[in-house]
Amino acid sequence: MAGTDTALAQIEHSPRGIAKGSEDDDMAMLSFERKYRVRGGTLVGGDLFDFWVGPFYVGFFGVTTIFFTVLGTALILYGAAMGPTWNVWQINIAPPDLSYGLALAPLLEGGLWQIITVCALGAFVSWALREVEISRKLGIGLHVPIAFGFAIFAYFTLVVIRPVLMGAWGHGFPYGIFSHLDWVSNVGYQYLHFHYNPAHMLAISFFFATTFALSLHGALVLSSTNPKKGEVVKTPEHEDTFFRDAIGYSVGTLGIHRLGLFLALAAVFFSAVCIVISGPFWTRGWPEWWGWWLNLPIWSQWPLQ
Ligand code: UQ2
Repeated sequence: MAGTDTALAQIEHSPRGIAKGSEDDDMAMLSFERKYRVRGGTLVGGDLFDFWVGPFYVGFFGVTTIFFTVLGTALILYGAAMGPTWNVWQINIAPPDLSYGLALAPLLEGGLWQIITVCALGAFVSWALREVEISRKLGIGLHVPIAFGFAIFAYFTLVVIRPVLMGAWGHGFPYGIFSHLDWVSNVGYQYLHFHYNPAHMLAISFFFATTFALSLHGALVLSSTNPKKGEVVKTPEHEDTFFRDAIGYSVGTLGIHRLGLFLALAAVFFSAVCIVISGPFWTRGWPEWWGWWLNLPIWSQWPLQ
């Protein structure tokens, strides 16, 4: 953290105070972003990639993000060129046949999918680490990269963890707009009625709660900041009071953001759980899983024989 502390000290104790924009700061916001353009906080590469291109921080992981993105995109285009159509809806890069198991497949028989998957993970993880470097520069928490990490984890679960647990890369989902929709539908029906999956139920409930919390929060903030003409903008006290009057409780202005992050991450987490248990830990229909409940001896003993 030494680099970050130095960077922070530069911000907090800048003799210039808040840096003024100069004439050539015609790029949006650069005039007041200048003071945040501090050295250090890098995880890899020291000062070598510690610079900006226009508004964008580069860093070692900016370079690796570009590398994996360009290579992955080129391979998708190559796969499309080798395929039967340029109809964007129908282009499909399929994983290997199940018969390949966990082996490497020939390029046009799932090998492209395998390399593209590596590129996607490389790009996603690079992006997350670039977010870490930026957070360290600013001396802020790592909430953003950690939150993004949950999304990466969900994708990793779909294309690596579950296929590995089931013994074949062919269990990954195909890269294509309609083809991945077909995959979701087919895998869902394979378990008869996916909505009976308890982790799926939890995930959906968390997604709903997330939209509920954001709609409450968005509406509440806008209501406070849009008073009648001629009146001053209202305070967080007003926001608290609204909910205390309405439901006897306010989670608070910081609390609502903690709650929002928790709800969103829980939704993503249980989404990953609901698919990773389908196959590796439960192979029958999900409605049947509820047999444990019906078989509880409290009522399963009646009518007594
Ligand atoms: C709140 C508060 C905010 C908010 C919101 C609430 C002042 C600006 C939306 C109200 C939220 C509550 C009571 C939690 C609801 C629970 C779930 C699971 C959706 O109190 O503090 O700050 O934006």
